[in-house]
Amino acid sequence: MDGISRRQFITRGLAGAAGLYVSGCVPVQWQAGPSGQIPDEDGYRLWLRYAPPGQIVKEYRQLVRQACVQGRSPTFRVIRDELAVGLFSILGQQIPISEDSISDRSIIVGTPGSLDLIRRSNLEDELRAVGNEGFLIRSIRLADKDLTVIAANTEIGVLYGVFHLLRLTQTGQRIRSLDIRERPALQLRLVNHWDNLNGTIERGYAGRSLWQWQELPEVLSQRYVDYARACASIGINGAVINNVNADPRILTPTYLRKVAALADVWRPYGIRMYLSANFASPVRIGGLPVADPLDPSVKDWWRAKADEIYGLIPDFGGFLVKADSEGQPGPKTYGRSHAEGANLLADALAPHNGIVIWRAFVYDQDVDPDRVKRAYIEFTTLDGQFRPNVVIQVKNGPLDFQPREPFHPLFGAMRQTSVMAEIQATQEYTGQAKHLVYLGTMWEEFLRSDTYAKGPDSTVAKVLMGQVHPYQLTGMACVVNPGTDTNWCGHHFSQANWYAFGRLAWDPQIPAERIADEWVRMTFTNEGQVVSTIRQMMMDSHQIYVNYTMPLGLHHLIGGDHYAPMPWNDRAPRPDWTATYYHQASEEGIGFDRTRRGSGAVDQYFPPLCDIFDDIDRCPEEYLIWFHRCGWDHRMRSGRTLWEELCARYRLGASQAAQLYKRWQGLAGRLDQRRHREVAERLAIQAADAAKWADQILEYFGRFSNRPIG
Ligand code: BDP
Repeated sequence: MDGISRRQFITRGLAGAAGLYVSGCVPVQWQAGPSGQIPDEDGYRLWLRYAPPGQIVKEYRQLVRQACVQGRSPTFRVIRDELAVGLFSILGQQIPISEDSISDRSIIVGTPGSLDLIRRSNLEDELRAVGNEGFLIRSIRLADKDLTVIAANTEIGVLYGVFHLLRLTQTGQRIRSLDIRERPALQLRLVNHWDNLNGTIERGYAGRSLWQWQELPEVLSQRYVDYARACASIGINGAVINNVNADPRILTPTYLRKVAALADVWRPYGIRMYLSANFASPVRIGGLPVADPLDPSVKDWWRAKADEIYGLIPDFGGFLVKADSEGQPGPKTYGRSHAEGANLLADALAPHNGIVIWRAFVYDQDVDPDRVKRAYIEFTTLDGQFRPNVVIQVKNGPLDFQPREPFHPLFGAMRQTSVMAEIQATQEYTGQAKHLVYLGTMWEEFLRSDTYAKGPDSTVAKVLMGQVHPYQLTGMACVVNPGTDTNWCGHHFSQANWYAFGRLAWDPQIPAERIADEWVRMTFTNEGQVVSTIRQMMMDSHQIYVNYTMPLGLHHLIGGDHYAPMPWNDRAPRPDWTATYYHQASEEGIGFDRTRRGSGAVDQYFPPLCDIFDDIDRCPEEYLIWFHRCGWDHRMRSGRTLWEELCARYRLGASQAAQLYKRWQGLAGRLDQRRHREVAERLAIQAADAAKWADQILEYFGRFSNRPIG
């Protein structure tokens, strides 16, 4: 990775034009090789390849002759460079970017403060409706000129608008009569990196951490810029850059200076810096005897630490905290509650408008024998006790990023405390960087789940948007997957999960299929048939993965590094880390009884869901053994017994995985060879693993069912 010194960076950045700000995005002239072969690509450009989308380019050339970008701030420089590079690559011709002259067929870009035309046009009223980060894109005719106006209240809004227009052209959509008004549905659209200070990544499958702590703050890798650009292009507006299992040293002056240098690089892209904080920091790096949240010296320590951080990073976002979970320190050590712990940090950050993101991933064994019930019990009891600048970050399901879980019952249950969602793009439990698993569909299923918190249509998406309970803070976070691998995410298709997160955080109601379609067009090709084949592979992939790993509500069949399912895993430091605790297979049957006769977890959901989940005849079969303990001969809706159905699902999954490989092979010659081969190699692994896992799991459960394996 090329590094350049901080001074060079600033000088070159200020030099503008094709300076460093977008130099990761070098203009490309797209043409086939001499034999008509599609040139190889390494995946580094992600979805920002700016390849011409086909015949429609002729129309674009008619419509776009020039662009006008006023404003000289770093963000406007980014905007100008992105437009210049994007349009050049897509249109195959240079588009002059002026600062003042507005000629016919121009793209006009700016804010009311930066551009007269926007002030004079009638856009100001409408602009008020798009807030600080939204934008308008409008085709207008003014003084005999056909113009495409991208307007926003802030320069970051403008940047999002520019990326939006570039997305439209990359995906081959018409731009003749545009009338677009966009505004992000959620305030906090945050990536969470589980990166350690020694360069490793917890649950990372794509190389080492992007952050070069040894070199920072002096040397700033070009990759920091390219990363910020990728994030901004999909509306991500903040990054927590260190592991939730937080090394306290991140808050020492040495590291804070490094963090501040990264924050400086990302500021023009609207990416705010957040840090995971270790609750015991006052003891571990501050030399205090305790970290008790009610102790005045501890309060002073955090207040001083917050002041120090804001001195270096004036727009610092806040802290993410994993407390009293999996060995991490927390307020419980001092007999204090999660609310007391969170409020301690919230009070320190409040004078600077910072926030505390407190994770609900806690499962204290003393709270309840059923692990999935614990967080709900702890947090609902504390509802109303958190400061307004605290938001509780809740994983999509009540267990832990399993291939399929019902939604977490905390969504909709917290009335007076803001709640945001945490999802995981790094495929810890979904094939890591080896299996093609598009998670857009899984997240869509989650976001569309109806919580019934305030009657029907209280979907998780609406809860997150603050439409069910009026939340002060709204948001979604994603544990993301980039590392130092050239293609960022290890598997080319894992990029789609980073992409889908950004799009869903911008608008949780965008269909997963549309997101997949956009991504394929931008990342691989705009050729219709190829697009539909790849898109369908993606759309099918999550259910396929569920089929050959944990169908019908099975969950946590894990051990080892969480890659291969291990239903036989019965030994771990705690019972709820084994697989047998969850599936409880015996000669009688299989499943965890969470009905009212069992753990009662069903009653953490609002009616009518609790009754539906409780009733074996109405419970969706996808969650059957999550909520019910069933006999092997339980009759399924297909007419098969449960055992026969399990066998059928596993076999189906294995054959579908083999089919994925074949479907991909059918695209040979229609994509660049390199990426085609690299994906094929992984699909071969996936097909082999799926067959092996299906065999092994059925063989294992067959020992209990005593029935022939179908
Ligand atoms: C689990 C991961 C572990 C994380 C934990 C968390 O295996 O590495 O630290 O989640 O979210 O799924 O805190």
